[in-house]
Amino acid sequence: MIKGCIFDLDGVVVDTARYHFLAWNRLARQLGFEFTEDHNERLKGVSRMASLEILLEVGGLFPDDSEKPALAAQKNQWYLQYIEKMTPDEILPGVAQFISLLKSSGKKIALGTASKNASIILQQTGLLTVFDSIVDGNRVTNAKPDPEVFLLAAADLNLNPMECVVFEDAIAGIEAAHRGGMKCIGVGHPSTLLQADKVIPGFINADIHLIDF
Ligand code: B16
Ligand code: MG
Repeated sequence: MIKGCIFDLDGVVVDTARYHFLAWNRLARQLGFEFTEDHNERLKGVSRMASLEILLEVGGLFPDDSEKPALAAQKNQWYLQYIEKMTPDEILPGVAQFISLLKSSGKKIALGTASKNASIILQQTGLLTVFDSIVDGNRVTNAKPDPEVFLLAAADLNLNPMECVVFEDAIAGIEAAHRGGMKCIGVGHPSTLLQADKVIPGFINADIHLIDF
């Protein structure tokens, strides 16, 4: 039986992908090329430095490794300007209600995200006290699809991985959940999230039986 639910942040609880896109796009334009929303799809669930590598590949640029931290820091500075203005209205529809439903059914709730900016986003959206465990990019060494982020969350909840289900919008996140021995519910399009055990378009009217396996 599922006793714990682990939520990815970006694309599952909030839609920060558009802010990542605005900031990456600005960096690309500064570097002299265009970075499109299609390109941005490749960055979902991917760590900041790995995202930079993808962006540079799209632009056909191969700067020295020593120049990369400053580029990532510049992007993050622009991204922070967006997320520091976020409000609770930006929580994706139905998520807060579904988490309340899970909690009233006795389930434990964790956050498992690659983002190093999760605490600002949770603070701005009023979600900081909702989770029994928060595992973000500052606590993990290995990025998704490595299962470290979700295994840490399960350990925080004192649960076995097989007692947990992960909610994810990214292919790398689904792989991470499975490599950690957990079920995974994809949030998005079935055509993209083929590997997920179930796929939902979002959380509006999500039922407790969703986590029956
Ligand atoms: P940051 P998630 C991920 O969050 C995003 O999907 C990904 O686009 C981003 O590059 C990554 O966090 C790192 O974010 O630059 O804020 O540390 O989907 O794992 O919640
Ligand atoms: Mg995500």
